[in-house]
Amino acid sequence: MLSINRSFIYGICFASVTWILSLYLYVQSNTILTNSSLTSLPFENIQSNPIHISKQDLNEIGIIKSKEDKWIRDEGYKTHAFNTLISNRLGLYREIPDTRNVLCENITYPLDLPAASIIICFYNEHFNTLLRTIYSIIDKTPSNLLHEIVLVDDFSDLEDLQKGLKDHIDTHLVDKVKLYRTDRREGLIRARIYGSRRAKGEVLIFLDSHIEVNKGWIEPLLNRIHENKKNVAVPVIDIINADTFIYSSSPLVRGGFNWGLHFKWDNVPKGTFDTKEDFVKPIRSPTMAGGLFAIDKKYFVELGEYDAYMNIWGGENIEISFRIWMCGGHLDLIPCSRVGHVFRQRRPYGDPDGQDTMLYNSLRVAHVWMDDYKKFFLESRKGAESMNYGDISSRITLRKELGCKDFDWYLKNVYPELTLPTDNKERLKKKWAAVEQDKYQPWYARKRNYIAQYQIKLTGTELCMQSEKTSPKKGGTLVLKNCWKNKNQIWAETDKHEMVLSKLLCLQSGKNGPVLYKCHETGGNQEWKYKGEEEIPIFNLAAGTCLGVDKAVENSPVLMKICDQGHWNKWDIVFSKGN
Ligand code: LR7
Ligand code: MN
Repeated sequence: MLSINRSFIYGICFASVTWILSLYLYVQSNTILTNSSLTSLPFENIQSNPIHISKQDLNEIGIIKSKEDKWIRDEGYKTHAFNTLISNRLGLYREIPDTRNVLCENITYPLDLPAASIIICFYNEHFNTLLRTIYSIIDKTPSNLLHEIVLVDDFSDLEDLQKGLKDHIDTHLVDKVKLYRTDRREGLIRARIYGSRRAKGEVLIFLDSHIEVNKGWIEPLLNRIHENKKNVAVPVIDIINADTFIYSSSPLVRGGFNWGLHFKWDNVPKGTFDTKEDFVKPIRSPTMAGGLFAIDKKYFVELGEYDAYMNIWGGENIEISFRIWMCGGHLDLIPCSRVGHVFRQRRPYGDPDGQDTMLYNSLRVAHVWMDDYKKFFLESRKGAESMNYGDISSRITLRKELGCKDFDWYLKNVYPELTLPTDNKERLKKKWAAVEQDKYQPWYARKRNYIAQYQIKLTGTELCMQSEKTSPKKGGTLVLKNCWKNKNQIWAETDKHEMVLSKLLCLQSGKNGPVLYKCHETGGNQEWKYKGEEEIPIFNLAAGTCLGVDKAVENSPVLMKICDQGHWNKWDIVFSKGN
């Protein structure tokens, strides 16, 4: 349960930002709906043209069958940085696996839990993905606990989104969903403040606009706040793969940060999971990732909402985390509450004025909250010391009025595991010994499970796929060679449908063709599917395309091809006996 590539999540939370805005896709006409979901839909009549697909077909949901499919997918990546072809085909509602610990099912909650306003701000979100966010909430939240969903359109400029969304809400969702639009691009921090001030529920729950909530997600969050108004509760953020939309479970890790003030995931301290029950109890967290949390509305206001002078994106999550802890609140991860989030490799937008808003916002955090420790942040960034960070006087006043504790207290009491850049090696060792948590299985320690071993032969030929170089390296390409029992032609398939060459490197779909790469264990571009043994296409889940060649001759490069077209994209799997 605990095996996941954490550095991957870390990486994708803070991948560098390049951004392109391009035209919005017309998407609604070919939405696909799963059979099973039809029975439980509260909104059956809105699918204009549902195509029914079975569970097995879900594996093939990303297949590119035409130029139009490819166009939708490519434009979607440019505008949204995720696979919109798959998101469209999934439709407005789908089943997802219940990723909770089994013990969660037996927990009962008081009948008088407060109701929540759910606040979702968005800027140029993909229409279908946003609607699925909303429908998953409506489907999985008891209606007495859902006061309303407050949508704040942060001045999106995709026109179809604006009109399409308004029409859709007016026709189908008018009871539960309120749609607002800001008068200019505010950024997610001010957009959330804007939404929260219009919300009427007793509790506020902030969510990103590309999420799906899971079974029983809201009760444990509300209960935590019901126990104490100063508790702030964060769900476990499950992973929706941006390339495949496969939903998978995340391990129980808590929020931390580094001296660059970047959020990171940390193992929980030793001793947190001593008994079975500990896996379902709230876990103290020094920080939150930012996108998903529940807080009492009055408390949010008392605590000073957000810093309204922060721009667009970044840093507000660290700021509110410090503020919660230092000013008398409590922040916990709630293992029984699960919400999936689309983790993408890059942010598809930036600041309209080109500001590095993460840096600007973080400077504000450092100068208001970190006392003398701010020097470590300032030293971590060249030129940060002399950079402008606006007027912080109102936030300093807030800190005084709330009578908050100092940053030294926070570090010693909430996040003692954080090492200082000045810590010497001996101290570090001791610290790590105390922090390391044996029960956590790091992702890289996972033993690979091989389920088969074979050569991959082009149908109708004696040519097999092999690495171009005799000693394959990262980034190495693949070519056809006469079939012979050479280690560079032997593929070992894992239980995660990776194809591993010489039990070393994984076959990964690339822009131009498949390449060999370090196995990253998170599926997607390293996840391959085929049905049967002979004359079959071999399909990559993330790419939506299949292995193929232009010419059936030796040394012909292996490429990624549209699955239905051309002659040379059928293969025979030739199994080796024994492993
Ligand atoms: O100008 C903007 N206006 C907006 O309304 C920019 C963004 N937004 C919306 C956007 O459409 C989305 O719904 O704000 C939401 C968050 O933006 P993302 O999804 O681009 O951010 P992210 O998921 O990359 O970033 C994480 O860190 C941010 C720091 O400012 C926010 O706190 C995000 O909410 C947060 N997301 C999560 O915590 C989900 C888990 C990711 C991790 C780790
Ligand atoms: Mn997000």
